[in-house]
Amino acid sequence: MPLTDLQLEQIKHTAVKLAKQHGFQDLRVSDTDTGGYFERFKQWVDDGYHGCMSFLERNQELRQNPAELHPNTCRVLSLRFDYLNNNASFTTPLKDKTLANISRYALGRDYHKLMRKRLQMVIEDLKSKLNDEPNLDYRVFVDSAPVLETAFAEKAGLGWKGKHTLILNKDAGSWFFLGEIFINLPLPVDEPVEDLCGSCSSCINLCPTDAIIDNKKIDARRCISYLTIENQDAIPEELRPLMGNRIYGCDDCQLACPYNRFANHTNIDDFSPRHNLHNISLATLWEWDEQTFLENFQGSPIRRIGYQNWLRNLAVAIGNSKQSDMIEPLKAKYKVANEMVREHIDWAIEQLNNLEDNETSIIDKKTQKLINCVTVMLPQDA
Ligand code: B12
Ligand code: SF4
Ligand code: SF4
Repeated sequence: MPLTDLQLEQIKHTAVKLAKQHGFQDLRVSDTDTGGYFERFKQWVDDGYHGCMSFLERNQELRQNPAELHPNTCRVLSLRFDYLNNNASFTTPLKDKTLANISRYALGRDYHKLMRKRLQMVIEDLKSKLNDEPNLDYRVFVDSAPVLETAFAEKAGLGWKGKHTLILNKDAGSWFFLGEIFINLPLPVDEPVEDLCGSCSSCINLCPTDAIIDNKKIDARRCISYLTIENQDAIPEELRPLMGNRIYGCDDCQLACPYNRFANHTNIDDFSPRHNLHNISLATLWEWDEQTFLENFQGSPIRRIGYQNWLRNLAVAIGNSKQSDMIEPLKAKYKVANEMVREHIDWAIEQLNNLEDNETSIIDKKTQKLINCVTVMLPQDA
């Protein structure tokens, strides 16, 4: 027998309660229509802005239509999972170029497994509350499948898509991951919220590599997150000086955003920094051999990029660090580096041999502005 509107409303209410019990901050519902979003996504890929992320080229029918990805899906539940640790110390690696600047989401445990497990618990608990309803069909997703996650989150009103393309919320900022539950129950849908970016363009102006090329449009090939995580090749030479000491991901567009002053901290221990990664020198990380890299990054998202790309990123950061005493340690890694990394080591050595040429750069000025922004807007995390 089909469920009544009242029953569906009650089920949704229960799902929201269960999501909160399992550590999510919010759960909201949208239909499965990707109209508008999918076409813009497709155009973006066709224009080549995705660089080498070939996974974005594949499975377009599944991405466009959730019911193709999981049969009978008629609703998408979008869930918010905050990750900002109260040990953020954002300005520390911005002020000191000899320290590694690692994106805050990657300092602790990989979020994928952690969130998938919790999403699974939410939906299984819901199923048991529905007396193990045999017709309930569902599947959970975090990040890795062909799902337009930010589109569903925006449609459901978890927040709006900022000019930096991330979802942000007026009461909670943007330091959160998204997860989804595809479901075959026609739960009542939520309304989108108003876009409150207004005339602000702080994220666009303070992006170190000018990767945000238009309102809500990124050229991923210029984004430091892409260059340090997804890119498998050499980092384009003209972008290297702009990357500073950012060796894994980048937080700058979020640090620049005024709405992040309202972001909450998470109390999830798994997101606490490991191995002092929030305050560690480039020199210390450069000393790690492959075995140490693999051991220390067990369960961390950083392990996925592999040792050679890790060295590539570090070499660029060391080249930007103005530490001429790093020339010998740089040379010492030649024997374990592949050809691509050796070229980055050579580049770094050249920078350190020519320090007087690059004293006050535009990027130093942007970083200084960002430090001011963070100090004023996020004093508790500065
Ligand atoms: C590929 C990818 C990346 C790429 C590309 C980033 C991007 N913005 O597309 C790279 C590697 C650069 C990246 C970086 C980061 N990512 Co990422 N990424 C993804 C992934 C896997 C797909 C995103 C995607 O489809 N991009 C393609 C573009 C075309 O899509 P789009 O942003 O929706 O925008 C297009 C259209 O939709 C359109 N558009 C949409 N609405 C509107 C409205 C109007 C009016 C207009 C004009 C246009 C428009 O504009 C664009 C076309 O030009 C998602 C997970 C997922 N499955 O969705 C995570 C995801 C977006 N990433 C996430 C995170 C956390 C990050 C980083 C912060 C990590 C870090 N600290 O380094 C950075 C942030 C960089 C940034 N500013 O985006 C989170 C974001 C959470 C949130 N709060 O929104 C996600 C959702 C992962 C997750 N499950 O939590 N990421
Ligand atoms: S993550 Fe960094 S490089 Fe990428 S768009 Fe944001 S500020 Fe720019
Ligand atoms: S920094 Fe300004 S423009 Fe960018 S997302 Fe935040 S509010 Fe919007």
